[in-house]
Amino acid sequence: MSRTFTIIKPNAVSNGDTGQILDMLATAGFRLCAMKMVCLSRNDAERFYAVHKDRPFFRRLVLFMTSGPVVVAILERENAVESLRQLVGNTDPAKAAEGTIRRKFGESLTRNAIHASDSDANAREEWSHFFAPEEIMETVYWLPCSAEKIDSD
Ligand code: 3AN
Repeated sequence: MSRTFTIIKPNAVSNGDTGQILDMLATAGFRLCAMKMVCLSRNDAERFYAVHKDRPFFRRLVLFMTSGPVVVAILERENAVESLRQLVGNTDPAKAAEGTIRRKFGESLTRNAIHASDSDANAREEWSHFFAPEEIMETVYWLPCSAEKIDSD
């Protein structure tokens, strides 16, 4: 098992697509280790996307990412980073394969519905912007036996 980090972006949240995206993630075998809805400040977005600060689209990206609430989450699965990148699809929704999240919910290169980390190291660095260690759940504790124990009380 490994982990990755995702952001459901403002266009997907405001279009009401959060539930359907979470459903696609669950169907693909991802478990949630942490999740919250937040509004990024300009400073948050500039720090998160600092690697892109000299790119021509940086200002647009920061404006978009601060335009409304986003849902940030840590996901767990085998080969999590690569599997999520595949499910998310090409950066440009018009070029994303059928069945990918960006193909279904992306509207443009900027408004492309979802972020997915591109390496294990970047995933850890990215989720540390949003989650303290105690907010990250160990999915190994999701054992059916704990529910049986409660039911038998
Ligand atoms: P990806 O999210 O597919 O890994 P990156 O890391 O190259 O793509 O770019 C980060 C984000 O910057 C993208 N998700 C997208 O929202 C935005 N972006 C990338 N390239 C462009 C572009 N040419 N025009 C506008 N926005 C872009």
